[in-house]
Amino acid sequence: MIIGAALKGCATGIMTAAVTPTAVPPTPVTQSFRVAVMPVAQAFRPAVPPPQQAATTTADTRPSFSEWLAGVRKEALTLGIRQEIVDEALSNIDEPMPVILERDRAQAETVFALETYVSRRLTPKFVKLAREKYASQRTLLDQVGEKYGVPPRIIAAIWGVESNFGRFSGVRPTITALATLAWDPRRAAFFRGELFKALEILNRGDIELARMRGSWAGAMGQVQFMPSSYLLFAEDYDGDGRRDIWSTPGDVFASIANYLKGRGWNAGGSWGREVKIAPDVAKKIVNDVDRRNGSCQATRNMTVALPAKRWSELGVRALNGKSLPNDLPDGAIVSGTKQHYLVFPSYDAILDYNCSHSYAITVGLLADRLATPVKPAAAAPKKRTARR
Ligand SMILES: [Ca+2]
Repeated sequence: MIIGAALKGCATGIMTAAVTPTAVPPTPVTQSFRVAVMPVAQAFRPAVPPPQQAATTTADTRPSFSEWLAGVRKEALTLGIRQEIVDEALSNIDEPMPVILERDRAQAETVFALETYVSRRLTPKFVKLAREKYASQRTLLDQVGEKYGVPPRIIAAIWGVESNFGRFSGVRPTITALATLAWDPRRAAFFRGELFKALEILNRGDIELARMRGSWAGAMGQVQFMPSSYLLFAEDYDGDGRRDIWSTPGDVFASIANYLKGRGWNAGGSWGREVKIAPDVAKKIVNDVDRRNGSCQATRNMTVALPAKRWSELGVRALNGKSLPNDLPDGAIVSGTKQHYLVFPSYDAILDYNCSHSYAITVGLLADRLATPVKPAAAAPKKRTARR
């Protein structure tokens, strides 16, 4: 399945929405926009788009893996990780895992427009599955949504996009994956930090080593949290004393909701909506409206937020061609090649989960589909072949 995505320079010229797949700390992206093509569980890593880091050592000068690992063990003990946890987690790693390094090197090649990405993700089959899963977990999702002030359908959409509703949450042993990436010079400092945080999770007894699995880049469980996000946001919703993002639905949903809440989701808010922008209006927006600043590329590929009244003056219309309601919250414009979205403050929480407009718009649109009742079979549109 295709999931990382990037936007090319768009035809309207409003802006590009380059997306760096966050599962993997991105290699420098300059003028071209790339996309990673990888399985779901391996693509998105919420919350931790690490800054670019220069390699601090080279392959020629760095210590052997076993010497390096001895240093990690020592440091883990000084950080308060219990001896038996350190022994269990680090004793059986003899060498870096080649497949992890291969995946790390192979990321990011294909480029998709926002629209292409969305249509590839939101296939009729996927949306049907999403509706089934949403219905089957509705009671629990509603309870969690109520507690955290996040719409249940947004929680379900992230669950679906991150792990295909728990079907693919990654099979790689997290400690081994992180040790491999921490030893490799490319993003060593970032992954070393995540490795210690993963050991801390084991130290707390939330999960056994054998079950601590996830993507090749260290994103764990059905929510695809990096260990640092886990420590900040994972929740023990069912109250059994463990924050189980691998197999306890309540913990999974509450952890997603707690993340969004922690990152500024406005209770009662909506992510945004598609709007109509004619090409000349798009050009005017490019010339007259500032882009946002931000630490990730996606936040720089959107406008600043403006009141709906201002967007109306510039010529932005509702999708049906009518004027925008004046009571909308201030919003920013995110553009694909043809489609445009007015996104509200809560959108930032989704973007924070994974800093990619393709990701965040997909989540928003999927959530909208979940809000729409399933059509009777007779009225269902003809099945189309997914574009591949
Ligand atoms: Ca639990």
